[in-house]
Amino acid sequence: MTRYHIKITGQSKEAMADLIRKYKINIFNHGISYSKETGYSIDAMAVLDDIQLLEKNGYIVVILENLDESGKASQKEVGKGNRYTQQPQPQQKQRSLSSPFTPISPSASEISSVALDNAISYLNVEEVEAALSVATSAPYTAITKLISLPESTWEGRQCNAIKIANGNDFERPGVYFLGGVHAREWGSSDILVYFVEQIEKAYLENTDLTLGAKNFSASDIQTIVNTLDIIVFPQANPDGRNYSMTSTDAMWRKNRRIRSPNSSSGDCVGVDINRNYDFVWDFPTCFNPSAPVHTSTDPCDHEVYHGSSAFSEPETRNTKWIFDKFKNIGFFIDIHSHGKDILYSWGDDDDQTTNPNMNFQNPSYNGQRGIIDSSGLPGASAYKEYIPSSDLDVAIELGNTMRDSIKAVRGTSYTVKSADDLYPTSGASDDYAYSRHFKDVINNKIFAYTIEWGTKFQPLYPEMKKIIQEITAALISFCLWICNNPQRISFIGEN
Ligand code: 0X9
Ligand code: ZN
Repeated sequence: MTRYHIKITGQSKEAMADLIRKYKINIFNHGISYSKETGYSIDAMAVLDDIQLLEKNGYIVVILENLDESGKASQKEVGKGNRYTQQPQPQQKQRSLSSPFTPISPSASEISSVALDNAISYLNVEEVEAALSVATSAPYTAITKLISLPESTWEGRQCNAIKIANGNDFERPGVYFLGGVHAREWGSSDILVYFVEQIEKAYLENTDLTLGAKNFSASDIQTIVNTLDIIVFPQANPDGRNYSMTSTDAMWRKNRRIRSPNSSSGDCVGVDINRNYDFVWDFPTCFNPSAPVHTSTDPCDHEVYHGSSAFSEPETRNTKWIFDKFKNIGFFIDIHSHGKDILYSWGDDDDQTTNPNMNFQNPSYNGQRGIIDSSGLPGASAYKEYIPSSDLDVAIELGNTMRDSIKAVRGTSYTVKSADDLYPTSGASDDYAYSRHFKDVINNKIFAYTIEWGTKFQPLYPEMKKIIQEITAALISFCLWICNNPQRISFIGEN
């Protein structure tokens, strides 16, 4: 079924909430815009049946793009073969070296000749894994470690993360960057591979790192690698990425869980990994029945099926395993697309700093969550999620630091806001990360973010390269802030 990128206009906030509540439309993370003349508008993805139903019910729908067509065009921009294992032919040398992804076992001086400006295509699934093995081989072995994750995916793929650190003191703060969760958001894995390659190269050569108009000094990079444990897991959902890059459904989002044809859900495929974490996962119990919560109990939902239980999916268990294993993690960013947003906690409801008892663990608030203030819906303000005010200050300050860094690269404006701002969610990674400390104080407190880069899931690669630079700058500034503000972090070291 062909999917379209559409703009939907409705007359009231109720009508906009109905898009999720009643019509199960997949809203893009852009925020609602309002004009006196036309009313409320939002971007979304839908099939023709949805569009007809919306029009019948008084919405105005404008088709902006046929996503199957644009997906086919995007798939031409996926790398062929494996640029990490192929030795370049003399006539290809220029092209191979000029991608952001370097040939196997390069010397540090070879790496310095890599120019992102000449890169030509997205990394395919094998290349992301190969990039991690190159990144943990000579000449980087002293500062890196390949982390093999325990669970194979539904299609039998083995996943890896890496740790970058120079030193192993007990007191090192841990930072965890995750990417590739949603299959169609291809650039997230590329961003994290690029981040790894650039940090490693600049550290080893003791050079500055320049991203567009933003410069980090050699000493900034030395400080980061000498101070922090950086864990990078760039490809959490390789099956989904492969499917999106090679099938007729480039807009695939979930993993590739396959059910037996005899199960009640037939042969519907896939779970949304970012609805499968153990944070108010059981949304029919936890949320207000009229909350426009963006998740689903329907195994055939193309977008946001939350799975048969929290952590039912191997991909989600892999990302959790990293939190459990590296107990010094105090900061987490899940890289997604799109919307040009930097989202901080919480994502189930608005934040409040005054009533610690009003929180996700308190069953007396079941049935009340998920009506956000700006929704204008009845029940707004009845529930808000507790965040200590000192945490909220850190969350916003660190978010603003990333926003400013992105802007410095080429002037792009990102918005820092709380994760529930567009739609409330259950079972998302950022909320799970931040909630761990509240569930059990033995767990380190983890400041958690979702970055929604860009304005398209699969921008043409020349544009993607610029976004890669912007988000890499944000991640480096994030790390630097942590290095420079030890007094702001309450911290449990690694054991
Ligand atoms: O809905 C999501 O999972 C994320 N947006 S996306 O368009 N990439 O799918 C946003 C998640 C933000 N975090 C929470 N709502 N907790
Ligand atoms: Zn996403």
